[in-house]
Amino acid sequence: MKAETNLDLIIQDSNLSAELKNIAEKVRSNQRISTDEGIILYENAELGYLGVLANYIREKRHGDKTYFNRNFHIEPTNLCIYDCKFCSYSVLIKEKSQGWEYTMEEMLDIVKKYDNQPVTEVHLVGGVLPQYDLKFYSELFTAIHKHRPELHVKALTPVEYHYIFKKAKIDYATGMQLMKEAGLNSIPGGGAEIFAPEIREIIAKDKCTGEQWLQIHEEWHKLGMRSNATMLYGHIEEFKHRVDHLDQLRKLQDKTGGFQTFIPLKFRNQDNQMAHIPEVSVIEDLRNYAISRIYLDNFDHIKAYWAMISRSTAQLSLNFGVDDIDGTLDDTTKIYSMAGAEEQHPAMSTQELVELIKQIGRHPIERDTMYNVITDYNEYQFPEVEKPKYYQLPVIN
Ligand code: V47
Ligand code: SF4
Repeated sequence: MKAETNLDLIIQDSNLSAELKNIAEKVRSNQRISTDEGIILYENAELGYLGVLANYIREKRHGDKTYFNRNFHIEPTNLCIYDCKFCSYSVLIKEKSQGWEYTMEEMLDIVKKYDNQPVTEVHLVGGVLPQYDLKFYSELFTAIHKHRPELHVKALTPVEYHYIFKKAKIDYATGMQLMKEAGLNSIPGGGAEIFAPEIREIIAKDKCTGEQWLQIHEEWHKLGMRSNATMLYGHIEEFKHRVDHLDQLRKLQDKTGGFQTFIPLKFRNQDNQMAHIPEVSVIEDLRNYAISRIYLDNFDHIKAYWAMISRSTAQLSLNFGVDDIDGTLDDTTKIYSMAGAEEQHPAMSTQELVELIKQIGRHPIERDTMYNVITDYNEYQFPEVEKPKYYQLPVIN
């Protein structure tokens, strides 16, 4: 038979094990892989093989299209009542001198700084503190919309929602309804970490459980709203915990269809209580993106968050199942710079994002949070910026 795609070539490779051949055939015929096959991929599949499978799925869904947005973050505080072992960001309340706590006015001032800029999304998330309660966040979301109605508010995670609803003595369904009425537009993917209780108990004790994280997203989806999902990987978890995490997301997505994007988050080890654990390699990052793309057959998008993974790995990931690299950021987030990410002041202009994507042969699209196309940059030419003139060296005779 004539091989037509790289996937066909892989399937015809006589050196490939029967198990990996079977998985490749499933991908070609659009069939779902099982949890056991997920484990086989993590344990046995080489990067080249995974790249072919994940890229086949990515290109079938999106062609070369690669998404980014214009966004900024607000991190209300880096004080937190919890003590996640991987967190480099939180300063316990008792060490308050190194922390910040923005007031409502200060957060609105951050929003106002972008008044004349074409940003479409504010991503708001930080530590958990008692004074940031249901009333505070409801008023904040309403005030942001009053000031700039079209700005998409992507805010907080089930970690905060669980805490503020419990304090307000309301159930998740009532709480999410109130958040929707206050102006919340979507929920980012954070706080998921690893669902498996035996790992979560060690790295993220006391905050919402994996089950509660999923329940809150489910209530939000029932309101017809969308959210993202993440997985913190590369610390003390085993492959079976990653597959379990992906499987629980896939099951909820089958039920609600409310997830838009999955974002694997690489554990970064600077200045936290797990600093003794070495970070995984870039090869493992790319394998993990690819396996996520293969496993999550009901998720539209896989995102590589460039501020966390570095620009060059984000570029590489576009050949391993990823179709989104997040946004302009404008140096408004500290979570990853404090954890040792390469980008100490994460900010990229639209032109830089477009060039990054084009450099690797993909097709840049600026999207809004719901993946409506704002600008297709494939044919777009940015105005020429005058290049610096070289200093003329004197001629020496
Ligand atoms: O939940 C914290 C993670 C998350 C570290 O939805 C760490 O579009 C690695 O969820 N090493 C918050 N990870 C960030 C997040 C996110 C980011 C970008 C886009 C979206 C989206 C969501 O950051 C936390 C936690 O899992 N995190 N510390 C660390 N040392
Ligand atoms: Fe608090 Fe979030 Fe850090 Fe955990 S990861 S300590 S919940 S800020």
